[in-house]
Amino acid sequence: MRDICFVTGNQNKIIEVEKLIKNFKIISNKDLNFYDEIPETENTIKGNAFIKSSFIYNKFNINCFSDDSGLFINALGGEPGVRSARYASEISDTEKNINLVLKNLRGEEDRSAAFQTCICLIINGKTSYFEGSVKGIITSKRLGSRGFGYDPIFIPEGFERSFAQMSLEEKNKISHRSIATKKLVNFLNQK
Ligand code: ITT
Repeated sequence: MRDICFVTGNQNKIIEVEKLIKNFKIISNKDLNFYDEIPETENTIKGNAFIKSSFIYNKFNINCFSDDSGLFINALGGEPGVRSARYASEISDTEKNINLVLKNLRGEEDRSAAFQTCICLIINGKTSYFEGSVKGIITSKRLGSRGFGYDPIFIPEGFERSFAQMSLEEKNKISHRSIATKKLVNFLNQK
C-alpha cells in the first residue's frame, strides 16, 4: 500500500479521514517527527490548505494533503470562518471559542451557518483541491460530547442532533470533511 501524508496535528481529523481512505496508508506529521505549527497566514481556507501541504511537500518531498476547515456563521458576517481555530485567543482553545460564538449569537434569530473544508493535495508536485460544506444551525447551548471543535453547537440541516451527538459513522456520512474527502478518494483511485 502506498503512503500518503495527511498534514495535520489534529488527531480527530485523522480518525475521521482514515475511515474513508482505504487504498493508502495514512501517515501524519508525527510520523515525520514534525511537531511544529505551520503558520496559517492566508485569509481563505484554500490558501491555508495550500500553505500546509506545500510546506510539508517541500520539506520532506512526500506526497501529501491537508485539510483546512472553518465554521462560517451568517449573522457574524462569516466568522469565525478562516479564524475558527483561534477565534477567541491566539492559542487555539475550543472551550473559549464555543463560549465566544454563543455569546456573540445571544438574542440573534438567524442561527444559520455552514462548516466548510478545503483539502489541498500535492502529488508529484501537482496541486489539486477538493471542497466540502454542510449547512446547519448553531444551538444556544452545547449538545453532546463526541467529535471535536464546534461539533457540540452545530446541528446539520435535516437533523435534530448536533454533530457531537452523532457517531463517527453518522457524522462521516454528511460532514463537510467527508464530502471533500470522498472527492479526494475518487481522485486518488484514478491514480
Ligand atoms: P490542523 O491545521 O493541524 O489540521 P486544526 O485543528 O488547527 O488542525 P484547522 O486549521 O482546519 O485545524 O482549524 C479549524 C478549526 O475549526 C478547528 O480547530 C476546529 O475547532 C474547527 N473545526 C474544523 N473541523 C471541524 C469539525 O469537523 N467539527 C467541529 N469543529 C471543526
